[in-house]
Amino acid sequence: MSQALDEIKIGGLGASRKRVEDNRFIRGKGNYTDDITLPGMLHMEILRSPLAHARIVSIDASKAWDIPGVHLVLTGEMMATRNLAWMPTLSYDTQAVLATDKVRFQGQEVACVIADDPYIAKDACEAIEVEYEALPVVVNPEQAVAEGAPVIRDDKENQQDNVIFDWEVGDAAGTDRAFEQADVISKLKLHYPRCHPSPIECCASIADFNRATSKLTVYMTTQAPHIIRAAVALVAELPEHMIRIISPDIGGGFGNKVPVYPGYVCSILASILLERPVKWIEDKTGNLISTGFARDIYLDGEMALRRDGKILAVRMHCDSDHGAFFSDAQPSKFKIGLLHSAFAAYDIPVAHLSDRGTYTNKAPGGVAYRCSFRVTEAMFFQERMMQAAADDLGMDQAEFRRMNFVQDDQFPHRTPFGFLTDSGQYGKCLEVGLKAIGYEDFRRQQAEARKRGRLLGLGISTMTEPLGAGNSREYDILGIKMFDSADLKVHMTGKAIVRTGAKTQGQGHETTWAQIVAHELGIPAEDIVVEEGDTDTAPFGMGTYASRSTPVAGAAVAMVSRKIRAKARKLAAHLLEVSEEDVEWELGRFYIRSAPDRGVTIQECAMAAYSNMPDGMEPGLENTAYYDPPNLTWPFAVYIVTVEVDPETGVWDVLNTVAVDDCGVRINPMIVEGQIMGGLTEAYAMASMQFITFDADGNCIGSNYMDYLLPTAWETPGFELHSEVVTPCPHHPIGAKGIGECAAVGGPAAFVNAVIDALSGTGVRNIDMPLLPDRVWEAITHRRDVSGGPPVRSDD
Ligand code: MCN
Ligand code: CUM
Repeated sequence: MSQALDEIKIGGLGASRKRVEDNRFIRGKGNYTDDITLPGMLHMEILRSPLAHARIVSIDASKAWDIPGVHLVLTGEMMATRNLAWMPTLSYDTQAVLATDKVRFQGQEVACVIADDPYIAKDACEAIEVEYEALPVVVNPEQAVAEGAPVIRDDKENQQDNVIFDWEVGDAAGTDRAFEQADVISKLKLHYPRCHPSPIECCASIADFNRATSKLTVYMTTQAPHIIRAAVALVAELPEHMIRIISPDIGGGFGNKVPVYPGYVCSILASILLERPVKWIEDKTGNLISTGFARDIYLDGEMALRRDGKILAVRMHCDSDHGAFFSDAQPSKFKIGLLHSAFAAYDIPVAHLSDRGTYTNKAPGGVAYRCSFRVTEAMFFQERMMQAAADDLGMDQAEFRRMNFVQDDQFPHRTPFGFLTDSGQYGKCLEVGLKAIGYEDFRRQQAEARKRGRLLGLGISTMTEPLGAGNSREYDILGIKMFDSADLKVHMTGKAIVRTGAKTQGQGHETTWAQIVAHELGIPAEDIVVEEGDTDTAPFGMGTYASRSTPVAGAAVAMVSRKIRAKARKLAAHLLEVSEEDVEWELGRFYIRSAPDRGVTIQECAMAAYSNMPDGMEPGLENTAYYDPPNLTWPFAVYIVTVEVDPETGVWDVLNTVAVDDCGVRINPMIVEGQIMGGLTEAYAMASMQFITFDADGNCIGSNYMDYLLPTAWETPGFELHSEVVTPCPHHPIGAKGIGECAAVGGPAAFVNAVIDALSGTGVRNIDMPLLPDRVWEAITHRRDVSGGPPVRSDD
């Protein structure tokens, strides 16, 4: 006589529950860092370097100090007296907080002014006189390693050149042998330009040091509050228990809010010195010119092929441009992020990958942007290479991928670079996508249109992304293992609060974590509140990036719910006066196996935990789980795009976009679809319009929204999403895989492949992103590749 609850009705697994956080966001009641005003608060502004590479001869701040309302001027020299002129980065490098010896990129932080209001602070910045002696500038990896290149990081004792690392993975000798056996060798060289995560809210912090309590509270826009607490404890040598980091609402992160930035450090020091709250709100140019950039990598590779289409081996070399400081947030063991996740979905016997990282006079780059570290570059190269190889073989694009996929019965599969993928239905996803786009039909239309001079194209891209860093055997950041956590407290009336070590920036955790608890315990989702981002209350966790929240923190939410259920079972047995073994569970209720209509609800168990527990039982119903995942999760996706290119102007329009995402079990299908649409929008932006570039003097071009373009609803094409392929993750407690970045990772290659496909027969193999109309026009008109470096827009 089951009385089981309807899981969808209580907002459990699979319910497209409306996002609870939107109640406040759409009413304008969000609480962002800039909304917070503390009594006695001062304001900080940063003076940035106008030059990309220069020796600092002198800094004279006397005029700034004289301006009424100025409380403090911080310079590198003052920071140095407290050992804070430099700070360690997340990649075992160092980064200048405020420049002392040299400036190394345009926009670098040189001084800070703290004043009564931000306008006074800004004026005072302009009153600081800095004398620079310009130095030769390096703006790409080629210049960085050229004879006689200036050594950018002459601050580092053993640094005699601009090379940060030479990293390799795979089997070089085996790959050489495989290439000797090849019938066809296909080659491709491309550049993935610098992109910027560009959240609508810029970075911000309010540091509040209270001398009386010795407590430092910092409100800030960080995606990883506990990491920041640890960093402040270690760098500023403050006791960790006296530091409280609070991430309130965040207006988009996209990876931009993972690193530690000089502005945070300066506002903290200023608050300690002045004993007043100090607020720093970065402006848009400051954000675009100085905070973590992504990509900026030159990829050069080749594929060894058998005539029948079987891939025998892959060889890749990358030159990655990290800017002036190597400040990537990435697992310590992998110097190239997870670039070696390339080709994980294809059954390739042997491969070799090398990467040389270099310093240049550009803002620190290499931070991920909606990407599990450097997976985006990996998948982009992979799918561009797949298209080039199929073309070289004269094979059908879909057939070439299908025959080389890791097949469903080959899991677990060891990829050529050592990852272990565990599940997927790659062929099925492709079939769904081809059917949806009307593949055969489109190919016919394309041939017809071609006869009339119209250029239609179809691009396929697939991606499998290692999400959920990560199992502690392999993943750490600065030695700290990458598990995550959840803390669940069930109150006596059966309502509950769950906290995790993750931090939502728009992904909807407040909605979805409650759904996981609802699924595990039968408590309606609306009775569960989710809280994240306060280090004084949340359990320790590594934060939200690399779509790790569902794979790691979300798993912890399921595990802690199960701990609660185990205790509730004891309480149920006590209330029903039977032994625990005689108690059965159905959603939200325990009952006696032999008498199913005699049962108690989870809410009754909760009350008993506070009012009627068995002798010897610890009161209360709360617990914490720390979750160390056994492996990454491996979502898979197929994106197919059709375009029409205007041969006269190079303008291209998207006709259709089909997305088939398999992220395992979907907690909230509507939120998952939102993530996919957002990711595809960013993919389209990267492919069609976005880049940040630098002229020969290192001037950043793209430091405002006139040059750096964000697509609006007007430019963004429509997307058709498919959810019919579901391969549950075999090791995740509820079978979910990450989804937050998949479409941004796999999407760009689909758009680019479509345009290149439209140009087939012209001999054009590559146009580097962004595919601006003038570049496409140049390729069509001169029948040549347009690749190499970023386009430089300059006045001369
Ligand atoms: N989800 C689900 N079912 C699944 C997988 C996920 O319902 N099988 C839900 C999750 O519960 C969560 C959302 O989808 O509400 C995204 O989950 P997940 O894939 O775990 O990713 P994270 O929560 O870790 O988010 C990080 C990811 C990253 S790294 C970037 S960058 C990015 C992205 O999310 N930044 C974003 N999406 C963003 N979306 C918004 N609105 N704002 C950002 O800054
Ligand atoms: Cu990779 S950008 Mo997200 O990992 O925050």
